[in-house]
Formats: sequence, C-alpha cells, structure tokens
Amino acid sequence: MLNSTSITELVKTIGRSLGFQDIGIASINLEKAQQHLQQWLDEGRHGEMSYMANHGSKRWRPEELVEQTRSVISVSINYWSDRGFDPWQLLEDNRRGYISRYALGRDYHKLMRKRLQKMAQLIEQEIGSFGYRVFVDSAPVLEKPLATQAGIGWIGKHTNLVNQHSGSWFFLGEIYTDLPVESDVESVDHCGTCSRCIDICPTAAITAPYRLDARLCISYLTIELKGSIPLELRPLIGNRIFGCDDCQLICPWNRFAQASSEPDFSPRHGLEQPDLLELFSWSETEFLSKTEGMAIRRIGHEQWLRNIAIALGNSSAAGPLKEKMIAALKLRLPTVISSPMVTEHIEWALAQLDSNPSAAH
Ligand code: B12
Ligand code: SF4
Repeated sequence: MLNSTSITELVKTIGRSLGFQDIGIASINLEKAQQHLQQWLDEGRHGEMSYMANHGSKRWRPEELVEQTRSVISVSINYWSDRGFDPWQLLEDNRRGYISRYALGRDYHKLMRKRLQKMAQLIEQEIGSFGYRVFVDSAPVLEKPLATQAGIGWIGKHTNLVNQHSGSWFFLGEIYTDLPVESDVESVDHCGTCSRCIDICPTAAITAPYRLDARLCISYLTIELKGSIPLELRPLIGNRIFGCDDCQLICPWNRFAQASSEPDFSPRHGLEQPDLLELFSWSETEFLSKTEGMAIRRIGHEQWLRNIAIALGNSSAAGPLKEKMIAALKLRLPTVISSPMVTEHIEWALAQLDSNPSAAH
C-alpha cells in the first residue's frame, strides 16, 4: 500500500486525467458549517426544501451517512463557456428569456456520478480495494464546506464556492472513502471588501455576506418552489425563467473563468437566448422531448409555463410584440384550466401587460 502523500498525488493525477479541474482531500469535521446550517434552518431560510432539514446529523457527519468514512475526495468540474453575447443585454431583452448557464447543457448529476465512479475504480486498480461512495448534489452532503476544506475554494459572500484561478462556474462532487489520507489545506476567503453580488441581487436574497435567504432567491423561486410565486417577487424576476446567475456574473473572480472542455455542457436547442413566445408555445410533449437529459426537465411543464408567464408579464414590449404576447397568454388559458396555478400566473401576466405604460395597445 502507498503512503498517505502518494495516495493523495495518485488521486489528483487520476482526477485530472478524467477532466476534473480541481481535486482535494477534505477532513470530515464539519462543526462550523453545521452551526451555520442549523441557524439557516431555524430561520426557515430553506423555504419548502424540506430535504435540507431531513436526514438529521448525516449531513454534517459524513461517517454517519457512510460508515467508516475517514476522508472525502472533493472535485470540481467547469461548466462555463462564452455565450458569444452580453448576458446583461439578454437580461434586458423584452422578447427573450434567460436560462442560467449551469442548466443549458446536459444534466450534470449523471455525468459527474459516472465519472466519480470511474475515478474510484481507477484508484482501486492502483492501490487495491477500499470502501467508498460517490455523491453529486442529491444526498445530504455539505458540498461547499467540504470543498473549502479540500482547498478547492472559499464560500463567497453570495454563498457559491469561488476559486482564485477559475471563478465559480463549476459543479462539485465527492467520493466518501475509508482511506487514511491527509487532508489538504483549507481555502482562504478572498472576497475582501467587495459586495457586488449583494448589491446586484434583484430580490435582495443575500441578506448579509455569506447569508442567503433561499425563499427570495430566483433560483429557488423558478426551480425549487412548486406552487405560486409570491406576488411581490414576480416583477423582480424579470425574464429569468430557470435559475439566476446575476451574483456570479458580477463577481470579479469570474474574470478568471475557464471554459469547460465538456461537449456535454454545451448549450442545447438554442436555449442560450430563447424566444419567450416560442418556449411558451411548447406542448408538454415538446417540453419533455426538447429538455431530455437536461436539468430543466425536472421542473415539469406546469412550472415551466408558470415561469415563462411571469417573464412575459414583466416584458416592456410595445406594439405588435405586446399584442402577440397577450394573444399567446390568452390562448393558453383554456388549455391549462386544469392548473389553477398556471392560470393564476397567466392572469397576473395579462394584468401586468395591460398596465404597462410603455406597451401600447
Ligand atoms: C440548497 C441548494 C440551493 C438553494 C439554496 C442555496 C444555498 N446557498 O444554500 C438554492 C435553490 C437557492 C440554490 C441555488 C443555486 N445553486 Co444550489 N445547491 C443547494 C445544495 C443542494 C445545498 C446547499 C446547502 O447546503 N445550503 C445550506 C446553507 C446553510 O448553506 P449556505 O447558504 O451555502 O451557507 C454556508 C455559508 O454561507 C456559511 N454561512 C452561513 N451563514 C453564515 C453566517 C456567517 C456569519 C458566516 C461567516 C458564514 C455563514 O455556512 C453555510 C454552510 O457552509 C447544494 C448541493 C449540496 N448538497 O451541497 C447545491 C449547490 C450549492 N448549488 C449549486 C448551484 C450551481 C446553484 C446556482 C448557481 C444555480 C443557478 N444558477 O440558479 C444557484 C446559486 C444561488 C446562490 N447564490 O447560492 C452548486 C454550487 C457550485 C459552486 N460553485 O458553489 C451546488 C454545490 C451543487 C453542485 N453539486 O454543484 N441552491
Ligand atoms: S442567484 Fe440571483 S436571486 Fe439568487 S442570490 Fe444570486 S443574484 Fe440573488
């Protein structure tokens, strides 16, 4: 058996050969993160994401989630690529919707899980059998604190993990192991006095540095929230129809973002600057087939229509475009009458367009 340092080197070499950008070893003491998580839950900031409160101490005690765990291999994979246009302009576009960058390509969960599995097998080939389990997002795992402890980056004021050399456009994944390997040095916070993410957030969801009220975050509202979106937040959502990137787009560290080399993360079906009316016209069958293999599919057709209705209602389109939007919204009413939730959002959008002074009849 190799010694601890050699295993660490081996793990990193194998990880890099599989296309992970950063690989580190985390210690499994998550006491500080547990306190913050507990406070966040006590304040109800997780909203309807009840899974964040379930599973008890398994989330902060890796050895309770997977017995015998002694260390965690944490990895990151970049998903960013230049869209070839200014995202801020798209956010102001009356006709188009904004889908967050992470969701434009193939759903990362499957891709990363498979690759982590492969990584563990390759390590086994070199050092012999060991105990492990791989995770990406779905299990009760504190991915960001683990990645910080593995030296991959620090939790920024917007609460995303930031890396000094590559910014924050990356996903995280883990291998829980029973290997007795030494941990990497924990990353240091480099946010300094910058508060651009806090200032830019459309809904003031970052209530203080490092503190996010998920109930206000557009990512939560458009993806996680299943029911009606609170009335007072709808105008602030603008044309963001799936997730939100504003706090990352403004972050100075993303000047260093490296384009992803994963063809699977390339944008699909022209969804990087989609036409709202076209998306709104998709039948459920079209929605399911066009979003196959993508994270967007998880929200289902009803939530999809709900989100686009809000974007249409927020458009300041005038003249024929406004008329087309009104017609499209009205056309949907009889067909979605079985969904009071969507109907209510369409009625809200029609009222918004009607009261919009810049939009002439
Ligand atoms: C729940 C969740 C959400 C929720 C809540 C987000 C959140 N900040 O918790 C919602 C739906 C809003 C969300 C949105 C997004 N998410 Co998300 N989400 C998660 C999930 C499942 C759990 C995160 C968690 O543990 N939250 C618990 C709270 C307590 O943690 P926290 O807010 O980060 O707070 C930490 C610190 O800020 C600090 N802290 C808290 N309070 C205080 C107070 C003080 C004084 C101090 C100093 C520190 C401090 O300690 C806390 C614990 O470490 C993870 C996957 C996973 N299993 O880890 C993905 C994950 C975090 N999401 C991810 C992504 C990509 C996103 C989006 C960018 C998607 C998008 N474009 O729309 C947005 C980003 C929004 C944002 N600004 O964070 C990636 C992030 C990758 C990265 N580079 O960081 C993850 C890691 C998934 C993955 N496998 O890649 N997400
Ligand atoms: S993702 Fe958008 S809404 Fe959520 S904290 Fe960042 S800027 Fe605010």
